[in-house]
Amino acid sequence: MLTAEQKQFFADNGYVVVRGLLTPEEAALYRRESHDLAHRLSAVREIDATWGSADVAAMGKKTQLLHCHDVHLQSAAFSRLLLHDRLTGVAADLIGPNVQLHHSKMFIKPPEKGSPFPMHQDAPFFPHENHSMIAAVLHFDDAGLEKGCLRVVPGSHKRGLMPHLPEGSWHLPTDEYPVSEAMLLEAKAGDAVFFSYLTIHGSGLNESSEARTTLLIQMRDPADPPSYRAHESPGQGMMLRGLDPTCATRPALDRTPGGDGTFESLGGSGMTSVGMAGTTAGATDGPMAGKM
Ligand SMILES: O=C(O)CCC(=O)C(=O)O
Repeated sequence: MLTAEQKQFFADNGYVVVRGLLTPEEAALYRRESHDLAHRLSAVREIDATWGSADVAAMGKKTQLLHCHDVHLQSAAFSRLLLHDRLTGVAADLIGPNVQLHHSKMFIKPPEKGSPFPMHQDAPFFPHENHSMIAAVLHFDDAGLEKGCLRVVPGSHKRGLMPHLPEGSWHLPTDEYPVSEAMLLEAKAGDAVFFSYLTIHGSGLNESSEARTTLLIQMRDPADPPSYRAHESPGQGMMLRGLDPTCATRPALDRTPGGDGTFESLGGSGMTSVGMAGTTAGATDGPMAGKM
């Protein structure tokens, strides 16, 4: 699925952009699914997930980020997307042959006021021993500079796990890592960006007249164990490609209400009333603290 050059680019830079991973028709279908889902959810609860630390990049503007964690629980269309052959094929080229789901999350940055993400690594939220974790961001509409597209610091995955500030969700100091100085990854509907959970990334404010709609899918090698139990969510462990050679040894989740390993005690699944709304609500030990 990836060329040798693309694999080398990922190894050197910690990210790779795959153009046209989804067809225009698929992107349009999932854009509709995402907006319909946001509509259904907003009718019953608050789904804004703006990070408390986003205000610097938002330049004090009141912004909004519509969000749903674990979309595969909300619609079968999303479950099918997680198993999409081109998606899992690229993931397998980067971390394979086996690819396991960690979690999924939809983001809609509404027009004119779509929240930015301060620069950060994903690793502090759910560290793993072998750092196999990657994110795929699937774009369901065009995302250019004005829409607050993704930005990365190329090669930053080689710096290892960096200290993050905890306030308003884990992020790097905004004066040292301004969003505006990171490399823009402008995308068209159907494009996908894959990046390591060690790659420093973030995104800007959506100031355009159109929503920016994405799905982020976090995936790992099933043989890469979490450094500690954090950010466990429903559906985690589902095999997206290949097999799990460790299934016999991985500890089962404790489903006792309030017990270790329950969704509530581990910071929520996005399905609860507090959800994952960019706060520290429900977070337990470690820097999980409401990771979106
Ligand atoms: O979707 C974006 O703009 C960035 C998302 C992100 O950085 C994250 O969820 O960790």
